[in-house]
Amino acid sequence: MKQGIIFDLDGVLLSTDEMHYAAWKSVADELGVPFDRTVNNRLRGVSRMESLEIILEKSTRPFSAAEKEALATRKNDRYRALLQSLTPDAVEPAVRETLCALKARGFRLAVGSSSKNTKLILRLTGLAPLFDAVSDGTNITRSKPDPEVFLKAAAFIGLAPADCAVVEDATAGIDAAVAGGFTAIGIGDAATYEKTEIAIHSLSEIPEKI
Ligand code: B16
Ligand code: MG
Repeated sequence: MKQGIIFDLDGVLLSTDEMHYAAWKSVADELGVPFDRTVNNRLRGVSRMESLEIILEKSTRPFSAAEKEALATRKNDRYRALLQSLTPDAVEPAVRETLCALKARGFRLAVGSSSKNTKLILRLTGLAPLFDAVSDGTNITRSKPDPEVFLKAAAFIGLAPADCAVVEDATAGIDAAVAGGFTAIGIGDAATYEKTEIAIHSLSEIPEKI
């Protein structure tokens, strides 16, 4: 029986997909680099700099490391401006209810996200008090599919990976969960991924016994 559950943020607790898309799209348009929702889908769960590398695959010219840093900062500034419109309404009631119910059943809850904006998003949506710990892009050196973000989350709540499940929407996140020795619960696109151990379509479907 698991004692802890680690939740990915974007695509699991809420979706800021459209904000990521709008911010990257404006940067790509300024560069004249083609960027659409198909490319955007490849950025899910991927770190900011790796996302930029994927977008620049379609560029006809190379970019220096300094230029890439500036582009990533430009995107993040626009993304954070869009995030300011987030309110608790961005979180589906069923998500909040499920988190409260799991907490009441005694599970320790953590967030495991690649995003360096995790704490801002948790604060704006009012989700922060529901979690015992947050592991995010600010405390890792290797991004998913490396398990570091989830291993740190488990350590923050004082549990071994074998005692925790991870809920993820991205295949890179499921790979990270499996590599770290966690039980992998997949939602959204990850529900049909071959490495997903438990497939769900809504957080309320997290089984009673995991
Ligand atoms: P930031 P997750 C991920 O969040 C997003 O899915 C991904 O699209 C984004 O590039 C990444 O965070 C980094 O975000 O630029 O805010 O640091 O799914 O791991 O919660
Ligand atoms: Mg995600």
